Formats: sequence, structure tokens, C-alpha cells
Amino acid sequence: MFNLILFGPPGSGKGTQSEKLISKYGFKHLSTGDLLRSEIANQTKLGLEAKSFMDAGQLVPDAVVIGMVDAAINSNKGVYGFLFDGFPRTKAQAVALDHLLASHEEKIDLVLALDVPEDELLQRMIGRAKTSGRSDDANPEVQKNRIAVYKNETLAVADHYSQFDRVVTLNGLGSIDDIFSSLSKEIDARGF
Ligand code: B4P
Repeated sequence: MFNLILFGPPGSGKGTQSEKLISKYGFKHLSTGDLLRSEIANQTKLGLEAKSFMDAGQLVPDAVVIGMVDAAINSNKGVYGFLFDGFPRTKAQAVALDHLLASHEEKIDLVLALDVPEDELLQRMIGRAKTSGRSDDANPEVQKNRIAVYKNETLAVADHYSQFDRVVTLNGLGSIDDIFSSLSKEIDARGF
């Protein structure tokens, strides 16, 4: 198996690039944002709990997200590799993911981090708000809060995997195709 984390701040293009990587390499996509939005759409207890955090630009509690990922990994045994998109978002989630994978004798092979300046992130989220229908995209204060949460809580995930030398940072500014090609080069270089 080859397990990849696509890492970056909100609006950096993780969802956009994930779609392309999945169709090229056949990863099993595991986006916690998508899973949470589907829980909200289905009006489950988990979704109702998550919605208030997401609408405020806060992270959903670790235990909720980790439980969701655990279930998704267990129900997708035998896949070629997972592409984790938007997860882990805290050091505690990263440690939990390492344990979950280790229990299947697996590990994270590579973390590809998209580097995008803050003013561009805000512009992209404003643009996405016009079509996404996402309540967390509509409010500029919420967008700024999401970036602050990224700096305070999520950057620690990159530090965690850097100690194992598994992080490659790439420029996330430019055309979607050019960024996809630089991500693909890193994956190809590892023989996946
Ligand atoms: P996510 O669903 O993960 O979404 P995201 O980080 O906002 O966006 P992404 O980086 O995927 O950007 P996209 O491709 O859409 O998270 C939503 C919320 O869920 C979180 O705030 C949190 O509350 C909760 N959550 C999720 N996971 C969690 C976890 N593990 N723990 C706790 N809470 C969690 O790109 C953005 C826009 O830019 C799009 O409009 C796109 O078209 C455009 N774009 C993309 N690439 C571009 C490029 N190269 N140039 C110009 N525009 C580009």
C-alpha cells in the first residue's frame, strides 16, 4: 500500500487536487470534510454536532473525526492506498492515524504540503462561496478564523511527519494542472 496525506491550509486546493490524483492513481479518497458534510446532509447526530463547529470555522473534536476515519479505514480493507485529504488536522489526529495504520501494519508514506499565501487563500474561499453552498465559506470572519486555526493547531501535523522525513512542500500557486504535475512527480519518484 502507498498512503498519502495531502496537506495544506483551508482553500489551498486539497479537494481540487485529490480528485485528479484519485483518477490518475486509484487511491481511496478519505476526505474528513466530505465525510462531515455528508453527515450534515443526512442530518445524523454526528452531523448536527459537527455543523456548529464547522460554521464557526473551528475544528470538529478529535474523537469524532478519529472515530469516523477508523470506521472508513476498516470498511476499505484491501485498497491500493489511501489519500487522506484534510486529515490529520491536529497532532493528536496524526498520532491516532499512525496507530490506526500500524494496527493494519501500514504507515503514512508521504505528506505532500501545498504552500499558498494567505491573501490567495482568502480570495479562493470567496470564489468558492459563490458556488459551494458551504455555510463556512460565506463569512470572511469565519474564513480568517479557519486560517488562524490552521496556524495554531494544524501546522503541528507537518512538524510531526517532518521528524520522519516524510514531508515535501510544493508551491500551491499557479495553474491547477501545473500543481498536479508537481504532485504527480513526487508520487512517481517513489515508484507508486
Ligand atoms: P475541508 O473540507 O477539508 O476543506 P478546505 O480545507 O476548506 O478546502 P481545500 O483545501 O480542499 O480547498 P479546495 O480544493 O476546495 O474542511 C472544511 C471544514 O471541515 C473545516 O474547517 C473543519 O471545520 C472541518 N474538518 C474537516 N476535516 C477535519 C478534521 N480532520 N478535524 C476537524 N475538523 C475537520 O480549493 C478552494 C478553492 O480554490 C476552490 O474554489 C478551487 O476551485 C480553487 N482552487 C483550487 N486550486 C486552485 C488554483 N491552483 N488556482 C486558483 N484557484 C484554485
